[in-house]
Amino acid sequence: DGTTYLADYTPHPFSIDKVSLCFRLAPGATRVQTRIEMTPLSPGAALRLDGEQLRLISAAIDGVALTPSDYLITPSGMTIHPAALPEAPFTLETEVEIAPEGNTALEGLYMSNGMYCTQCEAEGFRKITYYPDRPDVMAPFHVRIEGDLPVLLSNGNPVASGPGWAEWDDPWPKPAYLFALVAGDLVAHSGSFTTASGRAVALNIYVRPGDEDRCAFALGALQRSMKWDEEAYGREYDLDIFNIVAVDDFNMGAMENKGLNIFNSKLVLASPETATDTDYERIEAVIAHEYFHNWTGNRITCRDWFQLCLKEGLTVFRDQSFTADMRLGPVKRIEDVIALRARQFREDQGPLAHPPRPDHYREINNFYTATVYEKGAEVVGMLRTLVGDDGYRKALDLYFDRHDGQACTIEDWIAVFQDSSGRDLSQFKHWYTDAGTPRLSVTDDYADGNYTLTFEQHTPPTPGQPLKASRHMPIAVGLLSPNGDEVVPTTVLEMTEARQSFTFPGLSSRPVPSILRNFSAPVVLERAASPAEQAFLLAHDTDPFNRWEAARSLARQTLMDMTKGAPPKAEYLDAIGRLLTDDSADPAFRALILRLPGEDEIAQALHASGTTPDPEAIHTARGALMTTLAHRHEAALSATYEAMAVPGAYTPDAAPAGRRALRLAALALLTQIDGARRAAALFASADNMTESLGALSNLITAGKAEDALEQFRSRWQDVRLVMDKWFLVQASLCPPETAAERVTALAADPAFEWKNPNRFRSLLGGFSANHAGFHRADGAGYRFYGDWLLRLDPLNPQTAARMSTAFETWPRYDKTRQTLVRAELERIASTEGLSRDLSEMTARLLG
Ligand code: BAL
Ligand code: ZN
Repeated sequence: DGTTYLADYTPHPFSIDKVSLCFRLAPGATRVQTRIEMTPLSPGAALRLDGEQLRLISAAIDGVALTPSDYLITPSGMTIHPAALPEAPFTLETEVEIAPEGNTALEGLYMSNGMYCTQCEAEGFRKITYYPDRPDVMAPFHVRIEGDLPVLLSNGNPVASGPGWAEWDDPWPKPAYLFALVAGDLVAHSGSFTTASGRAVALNIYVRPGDEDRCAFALGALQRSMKWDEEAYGREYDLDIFNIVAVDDFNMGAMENKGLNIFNSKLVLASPETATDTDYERIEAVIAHEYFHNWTGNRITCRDWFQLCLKEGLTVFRDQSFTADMRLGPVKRIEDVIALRARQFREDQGPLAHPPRPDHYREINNFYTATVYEKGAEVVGMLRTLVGDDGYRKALDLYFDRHDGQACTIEDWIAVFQDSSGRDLSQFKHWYTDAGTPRLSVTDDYADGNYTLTFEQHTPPTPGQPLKASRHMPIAVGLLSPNGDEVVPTTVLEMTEARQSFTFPGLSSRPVPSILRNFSAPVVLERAASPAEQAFLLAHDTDPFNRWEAARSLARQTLMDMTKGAPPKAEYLDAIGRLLTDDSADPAFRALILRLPGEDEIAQALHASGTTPDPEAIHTARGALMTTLAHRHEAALSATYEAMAVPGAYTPDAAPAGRRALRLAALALLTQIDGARRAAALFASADNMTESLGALSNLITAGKAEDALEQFRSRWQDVRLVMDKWFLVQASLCPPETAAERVTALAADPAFEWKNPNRFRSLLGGFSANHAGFHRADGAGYRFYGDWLLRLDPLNPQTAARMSTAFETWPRYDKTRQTLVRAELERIASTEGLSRDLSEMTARLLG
């Protein structure tokens, strides 16, 4: 049925020694000449080359043309029969024709606003030429580009160029998924970097004319990333030039092609007027992420696509550490855990659950998931906790020494930790091979000065994995005395059994435990702590993560109870009042505590506790709690709102961004009771996008945004990335009762350029984040969403399939909604000509 299995892996029977490509660019008929020098490794083997949507012009071996009887061509590739192949090293030359202009899937060579660009990960290179398109086939590439455009770019170092042509040479062997080509009318924002060993590297950020004044932040982020990787990991850059290109039409966030990173323009372009603080932070993180791939992904790559988290989990872990160092570490950790729970825990609890290293797939593009990326990063973080910071550095040094230039597996990765630390990590490997979020329950006991914590772990079944082995998990614990002093500092307990006790002797009174500090393992902690104990931890814990966690779980429990008619918990309301006026706490940290859990998080928690979530009741309860908080703390909120105004010119640095975050968190509450007076004033006066969009969001929530939306639109109608925000805030924040009608109207707006993935994601992704609107009881939201997936699928299956994850939570809800979603999924699944991408997703979603 087209499924690929990890167990079926076999090495490629030919080594590829050198690749030369020549492109003659033309929108409707680009010619690609390919010359591959190869050596047979397995006598008698046929040569299988991947290739899709290619028109073969010619093929020759060692200069002798092949005849049609020498090979077989199918829609997925070309097989050259063994009889036509020499036994000694030989050269294969092919020429094919492709049509970048008609490529709407944005995979392979395509066009965006008149510019040629490529996206080859995971399997796009096969749409460019016949080639063994698999990551374990690595080779040096030489590229010649001919085209009547001013900028012609490929991987590696520039060799020579003239009017209408350029040649590039990449000396580092790489898999085809890292190939890139860009050609267009572009301008560069340039800079440089000198590596630790004194190598001068030219840096360029290429953008469309008119965008060059929004590149400075990205360039600085690149320079900071290069320096950080030298200091934190001892990794230097290895070419003379590093180019980044911003593209408007892009399926992913960005791509780490060797020496030529291609970015979604939303992750490059920033100015204070057009980008929010969150955009700036994200740009810095993704620039770092793609740069860090140069070592963790490119120099050491994956043997096959099942190993995707080898490069992605590690590289996310690296970019998270970088951001923590550049900004506020504890705040970054909390943001990462919020995102992990919102995306990965959600994935793990539904029909799409899969391990960080899956063992089968139909379409690999469907596995660029929160589990592979973010859970993959958590697993690396646990390894570091288990072996310690020095042990981690030793393991990474060994990884780079041992595997540079290779295509590796998770087994290779675990082996470097075992070999460098002397520890047995065979049980730990379950984190890579098993799906599901473990649940960790805990009881405690105090007697004769001994305090004992007893943990039990249990992982619920996931598709195809009914029974789960116990995980090896690091549980970081600290103990506080009843007066708030820390009596046992952070200690890492290693749990390996299903049930296990740990005793702390010599305590003069029963302590209050702070468990899973810094979120030391990606598990659901089930602990029946009283509201009083949570308020105590919020006030006294030395671990910032667990201070926040105490407030979060108080807020979550309060909201869950409110959906069942209970009043807000006094402990929560009082604790928020104390924190608001606690000037010793960082504003960014206070902002995180002031923001309530989102509606999907509340639904997730209700479902986990055995209650069917009611989207309308959740929406009502959340609004009611915001109103209660606003009334109760109006004076303190108002004072905070005024005090957090940032004087002077905008900078995206962490400190002023934290103040703005707290100011906007206070505003969100005040808007509930001030008739949106402050939001309207801020919208009128804001000189930066963070506050402008924050104010606009509040006006939408308050139902008073119509004028502001018109003003915003007329000011920004020519700035694509800002218009994406205009769609996003309306879809995500408009009143849920009429959200389906609102997004239907927005979809009919001439500015809804739905073939552009960013615009599509803004409207559809925004709508699915409008929890009660998307899950409206009459199914109008599901129908709207399904219609658009079906419309996008024939053009861009990758993005359509990824967006289908909006449906992954359907088993949580009531029978009526379940029936409506199933009907929608079945309608999609039975559509004739559905892509492999979306048909795999609907089949998995239906279970
Ligand atoms: N490799 C695909 C984009 C990224 O994770 O960097
Ligand atoms: Zn990546």
